[in-house]
Amino acid sequence: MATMPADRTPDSTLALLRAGYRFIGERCDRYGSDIFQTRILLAPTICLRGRPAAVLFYDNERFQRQGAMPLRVQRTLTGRGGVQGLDGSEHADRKAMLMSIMTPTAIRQLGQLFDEEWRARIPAWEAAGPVTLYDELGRLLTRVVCAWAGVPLPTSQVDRRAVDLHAMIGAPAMVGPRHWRGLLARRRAERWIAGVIERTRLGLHPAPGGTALAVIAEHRDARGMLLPRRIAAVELLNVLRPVVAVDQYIAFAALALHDHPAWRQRVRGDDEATEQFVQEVRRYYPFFPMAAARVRRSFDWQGHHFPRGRRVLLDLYGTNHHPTLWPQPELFRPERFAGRRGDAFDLIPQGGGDHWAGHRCAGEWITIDLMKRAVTNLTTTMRYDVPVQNLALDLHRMPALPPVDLTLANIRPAD
Ligand code: HEM
Ligand code: MYR
Repeated sequence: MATMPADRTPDSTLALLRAGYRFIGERCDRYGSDIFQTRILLAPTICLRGRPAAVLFYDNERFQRQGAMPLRVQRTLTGRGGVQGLDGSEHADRKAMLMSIMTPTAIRQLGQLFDEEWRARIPAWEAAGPVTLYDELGRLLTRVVCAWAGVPLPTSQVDRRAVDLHAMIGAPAMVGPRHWRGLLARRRAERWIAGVIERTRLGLHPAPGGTALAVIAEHRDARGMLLPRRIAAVELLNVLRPVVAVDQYIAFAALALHDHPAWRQRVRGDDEATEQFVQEVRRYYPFFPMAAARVRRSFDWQGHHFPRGRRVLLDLYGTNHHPTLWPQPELFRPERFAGRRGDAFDLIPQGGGDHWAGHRCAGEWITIDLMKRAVTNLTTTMRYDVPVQNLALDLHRMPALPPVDLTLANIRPAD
């Protein structure tokens, strides 16, 4: 049996929270190995990166999700009892429910609402002076996703719901006030959405067929049972929250347009170039750092032993920056996607493998569609200036800065 390189420190949780996106990659580089062992939350943990590791990690026979996600992530970002922590037939049933919402027609409807709202906001941004893109898009996407999902949202509530959805995304890897805000935000959001589910089931609030609200409120599991109200709320929030999270990727796209002005011209009216640009934004910028699973039953892989129950982390960011998969990974080069024949395990910012059979992100197509529309809006629908500001990426923070602070000024409609 090969010896797995191992961190010598008794626990690396703080080092992980401090190092952020480069935690696994730095150690892999240091050990000359895409696998090593460390201790996170006081428990031995195997860290992996790279395409072969992704193929392994998405093998349901070898890994399970039950008990894999740290409690601090569940209490803020994902909630408890949702699809992320399920395995086997329970996962298949819940995932099929979520994937049934993601039809091409529904994705287009969401995108059209997004475009309409974006265009409608331009005069207000023009009047407002400098705006923080992340905050503006957070509110805009909150309104859009609720309308699309069938969730009633009075105008007076938009701001605080957007703040709570952002707080849940910002909290899992933080300590102190940012984490506490995420805990409170999740409690408030679950209460809000559980109420919406209840009223829908009682017929007090009609949910149009096919909307996320209707699908989740009416879903019956294999035994013919409705989902408990709280679980239904967790799943509906699994649609609302991450659609709002796309604002972070859009802010990254705006940053990339600023740093690579030649691409502003290239993407205009060119769907293929826009797609390449968006894929490179998803590859290059840090967002979801790693996925977590537990060994279902012991096995050996590449001469290394994986004991039953061991927590395993797959470095999503590090795989997207792996030098054997991506020549010059630290360069932003959308043209690398021209004619590229990728597969389900190389570009994995939203997880790898199959959307239905595994835990790959249910909203990947929505994310790509909204990002493409945003790039078109940023390059053809409006004009703006980027005032001098600190735009350096901070990979130590998860999620990373500065997209949350990126400010646009002098916004005006394109001529
Ligand atoms: C799962 C990333 C947007 C819904 C995931 C996973 C990642 C991810 C890394 C976990 C993969 C794994 O555990 O192996 C992202 C990023 C997004 C995004 C970076 C950009 C904003 C969305 C959107 C939706 C969505 C727009 C819904 C409309 C989900 C759901 C799961 C998931 C339901 C759980 C899937 C499962 O456990 O089977 N996402 N996501 N995500 N995502 Fe996303
Ligand atoms: C979503 O809302 O589900 C999509 C975007 C969330 C990004 C969160 C980034 C920081 C997460 C750290 C979690 C570590 C998981 C092991």
